[in-house]
Amino acid sequence: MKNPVRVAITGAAGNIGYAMAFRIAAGDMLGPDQPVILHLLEITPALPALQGVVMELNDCAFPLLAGVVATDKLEEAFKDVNYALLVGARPRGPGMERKDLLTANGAIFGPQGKALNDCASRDVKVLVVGNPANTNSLIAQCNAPDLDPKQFTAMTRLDHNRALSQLAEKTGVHFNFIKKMTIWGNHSSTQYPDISQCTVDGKAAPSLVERDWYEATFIPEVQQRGAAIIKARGASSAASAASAAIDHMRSWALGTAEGDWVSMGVPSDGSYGVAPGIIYSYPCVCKDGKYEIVQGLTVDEFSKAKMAATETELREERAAVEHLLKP
Ligand code: NAX
Repeated sequence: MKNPVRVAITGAAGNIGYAMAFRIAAGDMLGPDQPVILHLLEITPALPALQGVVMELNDCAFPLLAGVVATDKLEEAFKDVNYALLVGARPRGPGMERKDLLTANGAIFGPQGKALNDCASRDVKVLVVGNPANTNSLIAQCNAPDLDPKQFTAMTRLDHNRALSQLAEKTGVHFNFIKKMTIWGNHSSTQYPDISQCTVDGKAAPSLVERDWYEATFIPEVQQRGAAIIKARGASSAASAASAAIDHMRSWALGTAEGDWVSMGVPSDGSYGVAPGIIYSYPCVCKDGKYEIVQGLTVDEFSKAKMAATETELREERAAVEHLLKP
C-alpha cells in the first residue's frame, strides 16, 4: 500500500462536496491502492453539518480512508495537501449582477489561492468547481505566485461528459466508444462543445449526425444542460458534478487513455490563438501527473467564431476582477 496523500475539498458539506467525499474515500479518484487523508473545509456556520459528514465517512469504514481533517481555517484545510478541489462558492443571490458575483467569489478564491501558496504541498493539483469556475481559478492562481500557474485548473469535464452523453444518445453507440470530444472556453453558456475531431466507434462523428442537429440541438443542449437538470430535479447537478471532478483529477493524476483526450480549463498559452491571461478549456492529454494541450487540430471558420466568443466572455470576466489578480 502507498503512503496516504492529502485531498482538500472546500464546501464539503454542500451538495457536490457531499457527493464527492465518499467516492474519493472509496478510491474512485486515485485508485484502489492509494490511501487518502481528507481535508474538509466549510464556513463556520456549516461546521455542525460538516461534523455529520465526518461521522458518516467514519461509519463507512473505508479501507483507504487514512484520516479526516474538518475545519473552517484555510491554513489547516490546505496544509500539505496534494490535491485541492475548490467547490464551495458564493451562489448568485437575488438581484446580483454577474460583476457582483465575480467580486464576491474573488473574496473567497483570492485568500484560498494565497493559503494554497503558503501551505499546500509544492506538487498540489488544484481544480476549481465553484462558479464562475474559470475566473475563480484565475483569481486563485494569481494569488499563488510561488506555485506553477499550470497547477490551477477549472472544471469543464462535466460539460465534456454531458456532450458524450448527448452524442451517445443520438448515435445509439455507448459513450465508451466515443473519443476526442472537446469543450472549448468557459464553463458557461458560451462554451463551445466541438465534435469536429470526434470519432464514434471509429467513424467521424460529423458524418453520422445532421449538421442542423449539431448546431441547433446538440450545442445548445450541452450549453444549457445545467438549467435542464435544475428544472427537472429542482436542484442543481450534484452527483454528476462530483463525478466529473473525480474524472478530472483521475485523468490528471493517472493519465488519459491512449488515442483519446479530455477537456480541462487550463491557463491559456497562445494555443489556438487564445492569448495568455485566462483559464480556457482545451483538449488535453495527461501523462505522469502532467497535462499538455493537444496541438495541431484543424479549426474551421464556424469553430473559430465560437472559440472567440467564449474567449471574449472570459476576457470580460477577467476585466471585472482585475483588481483581485495581484497577490
Ligand atoms: P451548495 O450550496 O450545496 O454547497 C456549497 C457549500 O460551500 C456550502 O456548504 C457552503 O457552506 C460552502 N461554502 C461557501 N463558501 C465557502 C467558503 N468560503 N469556504 C468553504 N466553504 C464554503 O452548492 P453545490 O451544489 O455543492 O455547488 C457548489 C458550486 O459548484 C457552485 O458554485 C456551483 O455553481 C458550482 N457548479 C459547478 C459546475 C461545473 O461544472 N464547474 C457544475 C455544478 C455546479 O453548478
